[in-house]
Amino acid sequence: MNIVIAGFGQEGKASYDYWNNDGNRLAIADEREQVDGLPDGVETILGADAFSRLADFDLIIRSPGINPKKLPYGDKVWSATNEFFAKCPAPIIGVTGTKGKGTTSSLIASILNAAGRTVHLVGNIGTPSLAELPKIQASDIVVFEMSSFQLWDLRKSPHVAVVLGVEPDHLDVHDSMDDYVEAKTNIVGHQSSDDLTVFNQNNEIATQIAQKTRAKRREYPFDLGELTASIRLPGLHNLENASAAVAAVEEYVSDSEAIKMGLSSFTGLPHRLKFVAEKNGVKYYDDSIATTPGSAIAAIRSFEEPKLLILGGHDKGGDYSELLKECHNRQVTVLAIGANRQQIAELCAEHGVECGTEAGNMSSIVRRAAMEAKSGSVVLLSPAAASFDMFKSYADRGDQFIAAVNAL
Ligand code: UMA
Repeated sequence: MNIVIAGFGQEGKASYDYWNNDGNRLAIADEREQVDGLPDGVETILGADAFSRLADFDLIIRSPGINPKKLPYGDKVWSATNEFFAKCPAPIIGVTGTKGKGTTSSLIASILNAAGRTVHLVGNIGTPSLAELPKIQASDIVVFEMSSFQLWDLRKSPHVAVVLGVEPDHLDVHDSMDDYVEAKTNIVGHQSSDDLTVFNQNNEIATQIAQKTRAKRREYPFDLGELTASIRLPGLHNLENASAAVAAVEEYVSDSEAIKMGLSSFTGLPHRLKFVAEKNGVKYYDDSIATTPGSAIAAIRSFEEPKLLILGGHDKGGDYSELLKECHNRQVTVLAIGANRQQIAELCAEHGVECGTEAGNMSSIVRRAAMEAKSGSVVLLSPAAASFDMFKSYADRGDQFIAAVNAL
């Protein structure tokens, strides 16, 4: 078959390895002019018009970040996620939502591990699913963190679909909020009555998505009773994530000791509200993963102490007004950074929030925060914006923050 891999990032590389066998002729297409790590001698179609030149291929593998509208080739378009769902021998627990997917997926995997199951944690969390496929046995369980980009054109739904809270996000890639919600709805769209949907009944869009399933529906058990003591993650939003995880594993784990052990052995993913260090009586927390206003609100609510919030970056079209109301109500001081710092400073002024702006690099940002934060307070990097204006990724932004705090 003549196959073209559209987008040569993490998933594109795994797709290339997966389809690279004798029966296939492979090519790589990417809108970038320069792509790193290309296999020797491979045919490439590169540059801004690359995706308009794919009509002659039999199969086009869409990378998650590519809007399907950019690949108008009908049934020839397929994705690594679709291939994985078609071929995976084990049941799949799929987790989606705007924030908390990674943490909830990890909590589910941790509980299943504690119960003695062999678990494969794949997807948006950073392990391309096709790279894991050859290792999966029918008796294992897959936990798949699913972004809207992976769900966009999904043709099969997971056995257990977990729908966390959904709020506006990625409106720079999705055409509209409806398009984003429609993509997310695919997580339940192909379920049957033998399947299960776990959803956050306090979130309007999650409830709306859950209404579309043919599967059994299960709400979050918000009152976790004695299990609560086992959760090692800060914040109310993590209690919600744990509720989702406990509901999702019910079919596989009945032993409450295993659930407790699974919850307590997971201490959090990097850059998600992670304690960094205490310097001169000020505690520093890295929540660089927070790229939306909703996640920054959740971070603020996790602490009682006075807070200085480092906010800003590449704008993704989110609405900051709720976040700034929350800052006003809780007397949070803002340090605005990155490409949209002036916009944030103006919004702070409108909402009566004290705000400074800092145009320098992460080391200047942290030194400035250290100067302004009073002893007994918390400095929180929870920027509610993407990182690409100043950093390679949210992980790079968080790593630079940790290094700058440790250097104080
Ligand atoms: N590309 C184009 N045109 C486009 C979009 C992308 O040519 O319109 C090319 C880029 O030039 C690049 C390649 O495609 O060469 C990148 O592909 P990609 O954006 O799909 O990213 P991957 O490197 O394949 O990583 C993806 C996920 N990235 C996105 O969805 C943007 C990773 O999630 C995921 O970990 C990985 O697959 C493994 O499954 C990252 C992410 O930012 C963490 N996810 C978003 C989020 O969590 O908010 C959804």
